[in-house]
Amino acid sequence: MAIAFRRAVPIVGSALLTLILAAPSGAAEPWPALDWSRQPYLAAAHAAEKKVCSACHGEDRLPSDGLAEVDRRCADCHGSLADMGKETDGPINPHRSHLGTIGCTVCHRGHAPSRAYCLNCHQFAMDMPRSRPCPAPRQPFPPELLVRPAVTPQQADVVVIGAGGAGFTAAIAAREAGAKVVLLEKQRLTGGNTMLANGGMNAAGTRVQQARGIDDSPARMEADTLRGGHNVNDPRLVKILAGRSASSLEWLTQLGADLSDVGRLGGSSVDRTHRPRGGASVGAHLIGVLRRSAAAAQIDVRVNSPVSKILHDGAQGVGGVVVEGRYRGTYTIHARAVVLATGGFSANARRVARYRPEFAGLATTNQPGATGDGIDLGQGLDVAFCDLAEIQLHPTLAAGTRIIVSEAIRGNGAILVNRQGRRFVDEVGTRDRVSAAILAQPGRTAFLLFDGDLRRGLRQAEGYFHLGLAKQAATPADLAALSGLPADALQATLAAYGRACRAGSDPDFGRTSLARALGGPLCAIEVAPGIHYTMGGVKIDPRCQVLDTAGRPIAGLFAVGEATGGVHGANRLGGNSISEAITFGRIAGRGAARVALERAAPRAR
Ligand code: MEZ
Repeated sequence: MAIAFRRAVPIVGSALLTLILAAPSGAAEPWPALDWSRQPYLAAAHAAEKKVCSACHGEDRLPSDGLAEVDRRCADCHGSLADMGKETDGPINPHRSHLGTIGCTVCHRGHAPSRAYCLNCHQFAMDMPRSRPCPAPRQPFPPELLVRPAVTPQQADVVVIGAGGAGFTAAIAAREAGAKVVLLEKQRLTGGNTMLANGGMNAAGTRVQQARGIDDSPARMEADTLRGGHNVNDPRLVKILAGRSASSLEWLTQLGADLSDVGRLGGSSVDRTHRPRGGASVGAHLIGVLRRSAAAAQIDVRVNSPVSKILHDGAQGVGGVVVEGRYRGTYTIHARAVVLATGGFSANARRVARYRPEFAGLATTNQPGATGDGIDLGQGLDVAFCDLAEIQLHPTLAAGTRIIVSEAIRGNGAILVNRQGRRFVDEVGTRDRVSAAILAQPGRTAFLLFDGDLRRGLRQAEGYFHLGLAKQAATPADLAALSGLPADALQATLAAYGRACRAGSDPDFGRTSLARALGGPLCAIEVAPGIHYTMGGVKIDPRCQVLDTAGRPIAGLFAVGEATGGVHGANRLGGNSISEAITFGRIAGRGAARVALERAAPRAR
């Protein structure tokens, strides 16, 4: 069935959009002459059902980089993600697993082929169960509809670039301090790497720890962080990270986060990594909380909005940003303070190889937007950088994939064995040591072993079974057969590890957290190191002000999170990045709001 559309003419502004989005009428000149029912786009499927453009886009609306309006209209007809989750139940259920955290248009495209589920963001280097790429388009979407209207310059007090955990926190803190805030995200969805974080958030001296009798203090967290970072860290930043960690956790709890479970990750001397009850993944939960808080605070959050330039006038300091909206086109937002929360560059293979050629070809755990935009944006502004060659490998990605197997599993008691079935390292040592040890084993991989009790006690472990990455067997001999490991050596390793746990001492490898011997049904995941975190970045002072190459703060420019360097030194401890994002996000947001509200309005550019 061919549907007649009114032809769009190349005029600028909302009039064009009115034409584009208007319902087709009995126009004399039908446009375009496609058989819409044969197009693999959502627009086509809807047109085949006699739905008109305004069903999705509304009347008289500018195309939005936010796309929230379109998502709302999906829900009007199809129900919420929760409803869809019930209807599309099955072993892999993206509607359920992303419940409430991403919009329909992240996966489903109106005018281009949709990409299968998770591959939009996660880019797993494996066949996803039941993933079905859409067929290639038979005919491209008419280019006239991609004409972008001019957008007039806008004004805000604070612009935050990057909507991961650090950016959201900075935006909320700036809003709490009374600023008008725009939060810009270049990807189709917010969340950044925080969204993918599993293990938890480090905080010392919390009420959760006290209730469990865990003896911890900021001084102890500071010492662990400096030792883990080989003392390359900026000690002033580490003091702030540790000293404010408990109040950052309280702040999140007040926003509605559940961080009531606590465990230990590599390099920490006590249990201080907080996560949701039952050991669920921390990141998606926190991003859900931060998104809801940003919405409640009426922060203007825009996805599909990369920033190409930070406006700067030597005398006046920062004056705003230039945005390249995916649908809206190029426009300026004038602002008196800008916060860089653009993340690291682990997903930029070329940049990683420039600093660490030996990491070329390794997979990354990061979302594809982690390309180092802070470095690109800072370069034009005489920004100082530090520690750019300090790049962290995470020891345990599921071998052959980009999926991180959380350190929380080792923290809760898992061990690592090589292909000969033997342990070779303190599994809860720092990441640099564990990664190097795995890469020195035959085949450059290892097997992570844990038992049924650990699986039950750590909800996030279920995900690895769900994705077909973990195997479980009733006995060590069965697991050895399933994993291709020598059964005798594996049995001997498990027996020796059991003795070490009972004695509370691991003479071979010096592991200090020996909570549990492994018994009952046994599970295994083959793992290999991958690029996980870039410790270096923009140089900041303790107020999160960005420094120039002469060591002076650049007026109005702040940075936070993985975009910065100095907090983690040469090696980050697991659980410290969420902690950093929240603690320094609050400092940067408050500082940016104060500066913006104090500074005179920038002159028009
Ligand atoms: O902080 C991290 O990177 C972390 C805890 C990762 C993980 O293994 O879960």
